[in-house]
Amino acid sequence: MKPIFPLLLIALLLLGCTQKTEQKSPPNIIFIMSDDHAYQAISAYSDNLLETPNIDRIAKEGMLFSNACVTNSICAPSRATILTGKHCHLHGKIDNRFPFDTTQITFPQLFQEAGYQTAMFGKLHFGNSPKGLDEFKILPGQGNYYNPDFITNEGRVKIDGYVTDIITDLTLDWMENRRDPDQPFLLFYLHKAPHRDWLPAPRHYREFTQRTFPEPATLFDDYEGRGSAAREAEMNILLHQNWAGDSKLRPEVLDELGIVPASDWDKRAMQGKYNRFNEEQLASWNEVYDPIIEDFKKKYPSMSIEDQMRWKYQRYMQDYLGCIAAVDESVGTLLDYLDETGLDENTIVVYTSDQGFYLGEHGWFDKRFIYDESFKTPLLVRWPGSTQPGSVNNEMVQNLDFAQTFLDAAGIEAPGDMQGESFVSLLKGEDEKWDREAVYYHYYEYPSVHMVKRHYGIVTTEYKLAHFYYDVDEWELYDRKNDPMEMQNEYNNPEYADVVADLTRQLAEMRVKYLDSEEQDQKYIDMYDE
Ligand code: SGN
Ligand code: CA
Repeated sequence: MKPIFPLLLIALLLLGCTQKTEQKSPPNIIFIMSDDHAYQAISAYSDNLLETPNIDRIAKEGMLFSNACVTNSICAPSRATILTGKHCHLHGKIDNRFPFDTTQITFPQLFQEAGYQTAMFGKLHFGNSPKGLDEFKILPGQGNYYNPDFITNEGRVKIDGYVTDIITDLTLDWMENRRDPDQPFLLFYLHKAPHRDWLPAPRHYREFTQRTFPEPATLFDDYEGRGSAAREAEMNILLHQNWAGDSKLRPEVLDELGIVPASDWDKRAMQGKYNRFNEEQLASWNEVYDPIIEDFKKKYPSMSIEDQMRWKYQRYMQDYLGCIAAVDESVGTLLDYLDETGLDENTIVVYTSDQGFYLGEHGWFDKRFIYDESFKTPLLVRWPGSTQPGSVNNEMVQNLDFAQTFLDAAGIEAPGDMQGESFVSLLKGEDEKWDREAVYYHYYEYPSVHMVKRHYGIVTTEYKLAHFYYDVDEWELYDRKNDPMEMQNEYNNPEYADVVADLTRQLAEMRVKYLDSEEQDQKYIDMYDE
């Protein structure tokens, strides 16, 4: 038998001798994470794109973090940081390519040892199976939107339907039927949506493809004022999104109109999607998307480059936001279930994304950069009895902090080599106990898809200093208060000389504190060359 919180039990008994107030049992934790969900697409943050009433409920009944951020804005590294509580250079999962080192201790293992029930459903993206989970059903790699395969404790299964709905069904099935109601649980509910290539559920096709979304002010950014990293990144909606694979034109239409594909596999990507649909799904798809293609065929010959960008941006938003509609509904289903079963009272519900995402700002999609839309991530937490409903917190909490926060909330000791900080104090409104002034960031996956150069940096509430290295040696400084859209690199502006000097020193100290170094940078460069 597993030990059931021996230390906690003694503590509670001792407390019971002196105090008559009712003690709660350890809280359940539900960690909901979607993939590439930009905070700009959650109405609790900004409501000019779509309404997300169910995700917003978590903020209404709990806390919204306005400055939550990641240590490395890319999928698998973020997940490894969340699970280990360490920066990438220590857990080793620096990019999406190399598999996760399973000798690393992940926090679900500690919860399991402490007697928690543990389960994970959805997208992990590690290249190997997670540890410390009583049950898991995860997508292989990126997974598929339609009729996806899942890797389970008992082998691989294919499940018919739409991925967001399936992950929700698996999660609810575990909560309802396969969990011991007398033991606390830690549950990972991990959506694939709204990851590229943005396939919504059939019930959302029509509504979203009929909508027109406001364009960001920087959609036609020319990257002047920034360095070579911004200019050379391959994340531009017009230049780098696939006409077929992303904008969903039929592959043969590209030939018909003489459109040069954005990449080699542009056409193949769309064919892969058609092959995956069953007959009924394909019919629903064609019914809505064929008229869009016909309309485009008529317009294309007279479209300017700007018109093409605008058209691609709208197609992108329609499908990306359409995916989020199903995610939001699924969160509503889960919250309703918690309410109906009374589980809501002692369950911490967290909603976040593995990183931020560009929704046309600077003309971009994707993430990777230390710049805000990619570096910041949504974070909403509901903890009845501990967190003040409707509260907003502006501190820079990081995905690095989740492990220690959850361990703290559950009364389980965190290993000394974890590098985050528990933000339980912030959740309880005790902000005076929090003294972080800056965070560290490090991105590695280069050369690779989207071609965002390697960089590390320091971010404070006022400034951001980043060093781009490997095939360049460029520094960038942004004044976050006066230039919130990060349009002007101030590194060489004499007016900022003191700020640069101060932040350069702080960044060097931070690299020492977190055990990062030039030797580590070189090690991860050499790994690519092998
Ligand atoms: C795929 C996507 C990229 C994306 C990476 C990583 N291309 O390669 O656009 O940056 O995944 O995303 S796609 O055409 O295959 O969708 S991550 O979220 O897993 O880091
Ligand atoms: Ca992601």
